Amino acid sequence: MSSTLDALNQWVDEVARLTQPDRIHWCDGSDAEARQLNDLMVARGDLIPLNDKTHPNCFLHRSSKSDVARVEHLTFVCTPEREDAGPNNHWMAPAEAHAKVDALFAGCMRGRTMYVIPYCMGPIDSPISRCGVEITDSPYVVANMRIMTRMGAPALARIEREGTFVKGLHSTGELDPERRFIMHFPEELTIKSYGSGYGGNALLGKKCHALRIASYQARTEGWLAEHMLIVGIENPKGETHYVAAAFPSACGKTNLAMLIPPEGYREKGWKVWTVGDDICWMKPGADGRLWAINPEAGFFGVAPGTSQKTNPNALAMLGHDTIFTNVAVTVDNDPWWEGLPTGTPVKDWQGNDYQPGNGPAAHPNSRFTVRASQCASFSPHAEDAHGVPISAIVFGGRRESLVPLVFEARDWTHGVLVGAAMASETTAAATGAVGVVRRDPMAMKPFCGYNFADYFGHWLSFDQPGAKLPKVFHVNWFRKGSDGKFLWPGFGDNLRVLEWILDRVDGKVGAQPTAIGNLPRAADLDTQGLGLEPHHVDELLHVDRDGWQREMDEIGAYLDSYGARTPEALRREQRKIADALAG
Ligand code: TSX
Ligand code: MN
Repeated sequence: MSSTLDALNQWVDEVARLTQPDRIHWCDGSDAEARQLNDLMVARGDLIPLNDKTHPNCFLHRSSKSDVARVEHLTFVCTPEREDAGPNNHWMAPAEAHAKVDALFAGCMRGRTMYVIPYCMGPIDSPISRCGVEITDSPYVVANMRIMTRMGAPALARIEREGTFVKGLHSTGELDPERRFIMHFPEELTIKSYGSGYGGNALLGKKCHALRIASYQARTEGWLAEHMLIVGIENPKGETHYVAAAFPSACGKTNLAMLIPPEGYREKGWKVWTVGDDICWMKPGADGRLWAINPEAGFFGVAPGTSQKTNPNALAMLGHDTIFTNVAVTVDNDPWWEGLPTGTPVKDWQGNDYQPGNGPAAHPNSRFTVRASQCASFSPHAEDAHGVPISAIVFGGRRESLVPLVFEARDWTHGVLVGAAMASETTAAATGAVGVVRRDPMAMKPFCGYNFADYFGHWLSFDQPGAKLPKVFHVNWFRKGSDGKFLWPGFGDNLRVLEWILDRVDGKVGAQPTAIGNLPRAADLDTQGLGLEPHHVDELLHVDRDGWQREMDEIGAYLDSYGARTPEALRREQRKIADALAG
């Protein structure tokens, strides 16, 4: 007799009474179940089989055309006190939010099947992992959750053992943007999502659980749930260091997670291992280091821009067993998106005959869903129960000017300020103005499940006696010269910057102390064979005093925007740097 399974059954009954499904299906995660669901979706037109010769077991899903991305304005964190959600979240009182969304759920599954998906975020045997159950009426969600999480019987067994799970209730509803809400109840470990079938709105294990709810849990339990990739860098001696890195959107996070070393580095024996491309859960180990897991089992990546040039590992893994969402197709029924050098789209993402005047063929936020194990660089340690030890934390942003290629934070507190001050220029991929600098602390702006001021405080709290914290860095691959061209080649050559970072961790290379942190001197960075002009390297590694004074003023004002809850240590750090720049 298990009280956890009783509680689960009771919740499933409750939801069934509210939503009135025709059938209830408990997902076991088996291959037979997956085949049966695929057949059903193909019969219903929810999935379109792609070219079986070039893309065996690959399918295309076309979403409703007004349901193509996350919806921040409809995403709420429902804590009892508004202040606990903070100015970084939309807030609604829990009772009001439940009433509002339950009214939408009432009877919404009539004529539909209700799927119960037990899932585990993280390796099934890892103490850092956490389980959840998503109830949904979308077989497409089931198919994606099967790729993105450890789904089915083993997860259910762990839930029974552990006695706790995150409850996620989802319905596609009418896919009406006017009847759509993504509600989080962190104190109840509950998510309710109505009216969207897309990505982060619907695959509740990802952004809703592994970031918003988990960040809240992590604060009370002393760990970190972060919007970070995890990558292992193996040097020619066979030593592997793990780096966790946070970037705002449109900075090439997935590309960095799957980086292929430049030829000269490959010849010397450098290797790069992908642990994760989006989310990182980190916890201090008995040795004082931070140990990290990727809570996900797959990649839900942006398709446009993925090519042999930008990310050969990703392109290669998309040749089989992949779900594509909102991409275009060629005359041969191959998937196609902007950024591929060959192929011609004949049908756009909505299934209409492709006409260049109608905009891009693939939706700019079109996606692939694929098992992580299909990636050639997938780390043999990605499934280690104890996780991987993190040597460096890297924050980044897209900044045409001012921000150097790389700098190192002096200490943990400075590093937390660097993360809290993260900012990036908007690109055409997002809606709104292009080229505007937006603050996005730790790349968590849309994903932190509580007040950012408290979150900064939580980060600072890891600086304890005995802690062996990673060094913190900031990178910017996107500096432009006066000619408007990118100064840094980026992509695989970013390994040169990672090499400096890891040599700093090992105390093997020098740095120039400056007011904003420690920078490589030109000779510290391996730029051999790049053909960079020396004055371009100098520009990439220059600290512009006037510009940084203005930046630090803005950062000060930004910290002030979180009011009295902002940790004093961060304000002190900001003033210290501002004073150093002035002095
Ligand atoms: O992903 C990128 N990375 C990280 C790679 C590991 N991108 C693509 C960003 C869009 C999502 C980059 N774009 C990077 C980068 O490091 N750098 C740039 C800018 C850039 C673009 C083109 C060239 C150089 C720099 N060069 C040529 O096109 C020849
Ligand atoms: Mn993300």
